[in-house]
Amino acid sequence: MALIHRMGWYGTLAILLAGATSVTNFTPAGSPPPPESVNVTVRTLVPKPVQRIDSQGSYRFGDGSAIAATGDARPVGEYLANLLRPLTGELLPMNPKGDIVLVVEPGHPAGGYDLRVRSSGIWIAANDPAGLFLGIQTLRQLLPPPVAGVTTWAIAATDITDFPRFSYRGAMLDVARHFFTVAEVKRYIDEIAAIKLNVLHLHLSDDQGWRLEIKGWPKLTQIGGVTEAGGTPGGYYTQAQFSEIVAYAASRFVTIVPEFDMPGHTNAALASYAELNCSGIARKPYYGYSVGFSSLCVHKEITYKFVADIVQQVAALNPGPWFHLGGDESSATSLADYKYFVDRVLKIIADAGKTPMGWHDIGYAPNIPAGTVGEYWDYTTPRGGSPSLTRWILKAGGQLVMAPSNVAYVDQKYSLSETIGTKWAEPPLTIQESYGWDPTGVFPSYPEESFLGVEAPLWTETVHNMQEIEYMAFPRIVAIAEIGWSPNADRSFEEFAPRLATFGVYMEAAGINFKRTPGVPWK
Ligand code: TNX
Repeated sequence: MALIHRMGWYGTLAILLAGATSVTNFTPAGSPPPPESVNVTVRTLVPKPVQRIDSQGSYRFGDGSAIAATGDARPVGEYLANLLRPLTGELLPMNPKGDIVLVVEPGHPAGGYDLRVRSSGIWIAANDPAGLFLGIQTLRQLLPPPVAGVTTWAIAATDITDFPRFSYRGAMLDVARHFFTVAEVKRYIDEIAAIKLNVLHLHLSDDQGWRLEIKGWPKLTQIGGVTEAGGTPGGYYTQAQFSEIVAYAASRFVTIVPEFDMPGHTNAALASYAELNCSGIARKPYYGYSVGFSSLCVHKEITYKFVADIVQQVAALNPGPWFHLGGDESSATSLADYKYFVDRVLKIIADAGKTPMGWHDIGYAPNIPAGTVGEYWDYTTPRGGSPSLTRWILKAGGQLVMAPSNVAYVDQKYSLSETIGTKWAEPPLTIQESYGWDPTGVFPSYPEESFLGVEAPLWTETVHNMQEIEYMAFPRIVAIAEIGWSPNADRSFEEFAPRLATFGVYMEAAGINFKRTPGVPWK
């Protein structure tokens, strides 16, 4: 088996280059390079790097290739070795004298990396392992797509200096409307990490389901955990499974943002515990698609015991800095009650040592702790109260994550004839529209530091499985990833489209069920 793999990987190259008769007759790295008779394709990248200078020559993988990654770089080196394994047929060895050098050291771009490819080797350096990991994602796209028939495992020489525009580059997955397994969430983490997203926001509770075990509140999962939209069986994560997701995300340098939506979007909790209702009567489970009809009982103390238990347990399970309290569409809570409730919950979160995050509606709260993150969901042309709500969050020393629903909500239909997707935020949401906006341009008068980053939410009322997750997210989430990463002045859809088409070949090789959106020259 190893031999067959090696043939595919290097031996075939040796045959092509030298007309060799034996697959073991190859030139190890370090020896004179094989003749440059094979044109090595210069491969484009998504997201687009900040600076790239290509040059003559290429690096060719061979049996002499080895990864040099010591100290803090070592785990990322092992990750790279595992990635290349399907190509090489055996684990690419780790060797401190290897020619694929990964370095963690100061002096590189903040949040990013430097990468060089030469005929003599590959060098990636970053200030921290997270930056190195991002450099590896670039390296993956510089390699040929891992499809059958590729014979030349080589990379054209290049110098890349790259760093993100925003530190927060998120995807949101709604596991409440439909439940997704640990394996599915892990797959999504790998998919978003490949395009340099570094946050996965999990929407863990809503009217249709409660998705995390909370100690002392067993009925949340016994009753709230077994339902989902449409009436099919739901599911939930045990705390151990949640920790498994958090640890897997950390291995991909992805931070989990746990969201428990409140005071509205709480029917599943209200169905589980009668005492959380003002009436003292448990609500019926909900399988539908409406919003804005449920509320925790704001003037009962048990409500705050409930919230504190969730916040504290989740804070202990998740090292990430943020706890997201939702706070959207609380139409069944009076404004006075909403303000009182959100103020108290913001304090519970801050007291647990976490930075509060919420949909921008939390800007109604009178007392917002400094650092609080408001997630903006209104349109790219702000309407109604959204300018004053966001301004209040900023005035309190907070920041915004931009997820305008008319361009970043990847649950919106691609076209009105699609069967999957919702259609309230001005669909169709085409790839051109997902790409063609600037987060800071939504509020041009706010200073640049008001914007922590961007996010692509995937609500799942109409999304049932991994295939449908991928279909809705890809390729539009690639557009959002580039908006979050690349300098705005460098971006145009005309230039993005062919790079996206190239990435399509990689998505196909990875088995991602993406939509071949019109306007992109898919291969
Ligand atoms: C709005 S805008 C929601 C979600 C729905 C979504 C469907 C916002 C913060 N919440 O409750 O799932 O629309 O597109």
